[in-house]
Amino acid sequence: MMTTIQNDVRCDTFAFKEVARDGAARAGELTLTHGTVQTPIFMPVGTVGTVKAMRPDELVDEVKAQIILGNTYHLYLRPGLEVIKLHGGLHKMMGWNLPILTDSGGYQVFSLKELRKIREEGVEFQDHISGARHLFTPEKVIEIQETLGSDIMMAFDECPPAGAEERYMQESMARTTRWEKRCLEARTRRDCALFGIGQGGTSERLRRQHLEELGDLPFEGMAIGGLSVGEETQAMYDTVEFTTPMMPDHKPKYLMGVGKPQDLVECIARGVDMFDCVIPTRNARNGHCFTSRGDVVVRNAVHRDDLRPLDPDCDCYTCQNFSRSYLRHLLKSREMLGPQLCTLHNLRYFLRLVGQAREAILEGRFEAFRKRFHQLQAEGGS
Ligand code: PRF
Ligand code: ZN
Repeated sequence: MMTTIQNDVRCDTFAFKEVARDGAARAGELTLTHGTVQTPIFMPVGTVGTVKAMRPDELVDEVKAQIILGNTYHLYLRPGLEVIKLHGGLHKMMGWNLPILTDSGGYQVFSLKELRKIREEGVEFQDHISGARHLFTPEKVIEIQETLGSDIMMAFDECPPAGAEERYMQESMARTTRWEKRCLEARTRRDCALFGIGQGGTSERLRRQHLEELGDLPFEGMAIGGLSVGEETQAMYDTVEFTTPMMPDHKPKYLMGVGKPQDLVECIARGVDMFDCVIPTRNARNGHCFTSRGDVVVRNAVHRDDLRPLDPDCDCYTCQNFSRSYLRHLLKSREMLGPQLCTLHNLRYFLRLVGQAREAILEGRFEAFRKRFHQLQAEGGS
């Protein structure tokens, strides 16, 4: 395979070290420009430059988040690069001085469906705010992410829909490979890492083919894209299981857009190091909470007189101070504190879960941890 990248710019603040392994699960240490991240890790999503309902100090002190995610597409449209530059980058603008990973915009642009046109050069689209026309190219999304000052930039890819035909998949993956090589050629900053993204749906053959094209390229990490797009959960787990061994072990392995607590545990078991998902934040705002004993829909009438905390095993501010009954009241009254307290709990639960998985891996008892997790989940939250 041709791996002729002319550009010799690499990220020299980046390091990744596997510190323990237990089965396929691993614990690692990921060093980035704004700090070190203990893996496996979950990254809260801050699409428009804020993790909805959370202050950065709460994310650090209470949630114990180590890295968050931002979106090229949304930030480019609003407030725009000039405003972000004026602040001196995304970190300074949002008052967050730990690492940030930014998604390239590929995934967001592809979900615009009717409003976009794919060409070899890039993707032309009409934005969802003003309806203005834009062109995203690999060069453009690297320029944007370097302007934001991301610790980890994502390559520009196409995420094909679940069940796309073989011919379309082949065309799309070949184009994504060319786009990703153009991303490597376009980078200029030595303090921004760049991760490649493998596609291929749920096909073992296509996953292998795409990773053979991408695996030797000088990306600092590799992601599994194209999952959690409507396929069955078991198909997603199977795909992760046969895909992680195809990825280089000396680089972090990031599963994009996944998932629920069960998915995190099952995919850590299959060798994934990094996750992001809107589920804990989005669900929290509707009163859907995740706990060590399963899901609790705190908005439901069964919690009207329920003086118990959301999760008896949780160390978060919400669980230390408030009842399910009060949380339900806040949500039903549309008080801002309701979504805030539920988001704080859900994110803390996700961060504690990956932290506990890491401890288990370090102590060689991951299988016992996984089994106990599923047992407790089955008990049911309400
Ligand atoms: N590509 C990019 N971002 C993503 C995905 C992808 O395939 C997914 C897949 N569910 C989530 N976010 N660039
Ligand atoms: Zn809690």
